[in-house]
Amino acid sequence: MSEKELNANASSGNYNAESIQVLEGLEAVRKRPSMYIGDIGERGLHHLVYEVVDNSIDEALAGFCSNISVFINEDNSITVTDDGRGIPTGMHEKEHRSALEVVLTILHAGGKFNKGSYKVSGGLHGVGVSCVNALSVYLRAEIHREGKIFVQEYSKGKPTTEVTVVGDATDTGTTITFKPDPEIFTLTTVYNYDILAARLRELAFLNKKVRLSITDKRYKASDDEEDTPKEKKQVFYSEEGLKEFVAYLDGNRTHLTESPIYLETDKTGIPIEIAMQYNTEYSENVHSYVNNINTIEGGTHLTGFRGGLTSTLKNYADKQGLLKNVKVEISPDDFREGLTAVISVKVAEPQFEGQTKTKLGNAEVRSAVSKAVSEALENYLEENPKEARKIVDKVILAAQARQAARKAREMVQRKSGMSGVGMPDKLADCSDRDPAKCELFIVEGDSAGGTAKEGRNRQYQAILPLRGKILNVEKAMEHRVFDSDTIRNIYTALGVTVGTEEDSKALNLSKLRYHKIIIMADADVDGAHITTLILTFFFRYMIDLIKNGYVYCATPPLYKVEKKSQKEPKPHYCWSDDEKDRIVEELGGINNVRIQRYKGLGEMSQDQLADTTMDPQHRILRKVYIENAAEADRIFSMLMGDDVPPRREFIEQHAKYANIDA
Ligand code: 0RA
Repeated sequence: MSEKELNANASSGNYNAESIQVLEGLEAVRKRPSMYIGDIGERGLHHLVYEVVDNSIDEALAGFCSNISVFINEDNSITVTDDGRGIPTGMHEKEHRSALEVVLTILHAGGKFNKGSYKVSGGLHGVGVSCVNALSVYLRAEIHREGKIFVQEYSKGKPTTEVTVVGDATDTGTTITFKPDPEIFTLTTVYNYDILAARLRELAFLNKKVRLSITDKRYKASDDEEDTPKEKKQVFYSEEGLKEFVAYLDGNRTHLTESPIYLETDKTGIPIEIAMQYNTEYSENVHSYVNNINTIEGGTHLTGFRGGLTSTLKNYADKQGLLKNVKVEISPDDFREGLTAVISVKVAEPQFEGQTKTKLGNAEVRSAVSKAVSEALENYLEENPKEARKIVDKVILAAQARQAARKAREMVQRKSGMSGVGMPDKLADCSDRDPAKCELFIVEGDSAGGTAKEGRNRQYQAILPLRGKILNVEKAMEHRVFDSDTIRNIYTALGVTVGTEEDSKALNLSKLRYHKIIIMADADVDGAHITTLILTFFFRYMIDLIKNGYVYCATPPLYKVEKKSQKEPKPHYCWSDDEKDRIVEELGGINNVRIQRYKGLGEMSQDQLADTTMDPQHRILRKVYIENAAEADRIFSMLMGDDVPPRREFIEQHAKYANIDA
């Protein structure tokens, strides 16, 4: 979920009228890569894979492909192979080149071939495989088609060979291998298996009956451990699509009803698939997709869904007389408490709006989705009166709890939003008042908080120490969240006001007092736990902070290494075991150095903490972003839920800290 700060800077290109030149073809892509793939950090790197896979998905949606395999090769190149018809290799009349070369070297050329079938899939930017070609030092296309194997190779978008027949084929399909150009991806060219696997799993749920697999060829089975798997590979396949997606997302939650409510229709000419399921918890987890793209900013399909859900449930409850003795007013939010749902629509000409171009604008989609939901839900409620009753009871409970929450929230509201006035006692504020320049460090514990206060730059760095652990919001009802002193202090310090009648979690970001909110915790299991608790709170209650890129994690060093012989040795700080080993070697080996292992922030002096972790010159900040919202939802519910075994398994697989404490 994080990337280096550098990444953010690299990706926030400023474009104005003067700087736009007419660039030809793929040169434009190499000159301004972030304009085409979003950024040139870890995200952009993975985006290349999605672009290629999306082409294969299109072929699958057209009905010609059922298997797509992704390989991370040993050298961090990627191979994507499918069993579709194969990209045509014949002469392209207008371009006087093979169609294959046209698809791989001309921007946006991919879709033009698919006459009649609209392009339903598409990466976030829908730029196509030519973009991947432009940003790769090497790309090889192998096409099996018409009984032959055709191959063409490229470098930085330019063909280095003709289309060559290298053998006979008995099957059909397309295989693309590419190696991202390190001159473009200066931050990292190393692929993360988990990120790719999560996206392929998501695609499998969104496109049922298509088999997607991922294999990590970098993985070497260890000889000395018997139970290590031979290869690192996962296959994702969903027979029932979104129904299984919702079950997967709610794997660690307790269902309220027997099975998900499910609908699939294209009555209105807009293919719509929806699955939803209520659980016993309090958060709303509705994920929406357009053409396989996660629309994190929502849009007309989401408003249609909400409208249909609210009116249908309300009508049903009224008709059954279930609301007769209910004193509180029921708000639209109440209908979605403890609801997990996935909405997937396919739109021929989607209009994307919003800050990150992930908000659907097409007006016609709203009524189509609303109608589809109403119809399916009405049927479900009529046929399952017992379940219907449980849902309505849950909604009423939510409304009653919300009334209690509103009072608590109004307390927060009154206290926050007035800069300088009524700030928490604990807050050591900075003097600058320009939010763009200001940073808030949220620090675990009073002692580390003290060190941070001494070491900070008072001009623009503020410190908020948290006493004890922050509430686990995953398990708490809303009014308890707003009742918590620690959480109120965070709202007050940040200056944001919460909640409108329509959306209880909407934030007024114009009042935000700091544009960097930095979680600073110990580099151990406890610290990781505290970071997770705070991130859970941000994820569930202040998601806009994350979406806008305001949230960071500080990374304190793990070791200090000093040469023994020197009087005033220069300290070398290390952030990993590898780095420590290298420095030890450089300083003359283990017998010539003193190594201090930092167990917590409290062990550092104010100068050490400032130099290594707070000073923008030297610190490593990891920006928190949501790579995959559905997966983030599932992982938070697992990490913070009641069920221990899946949590333990996850932590054993992922925790970098676990062995450090041993
Ligand atoms: C254009 C036309 C046809 C197939 C494709 C493109 C195609 C592209 C990709 C990219 C990855 N895998 C792909 N598979 C197919 C079909 C032309 C025809 O056979 O009629």
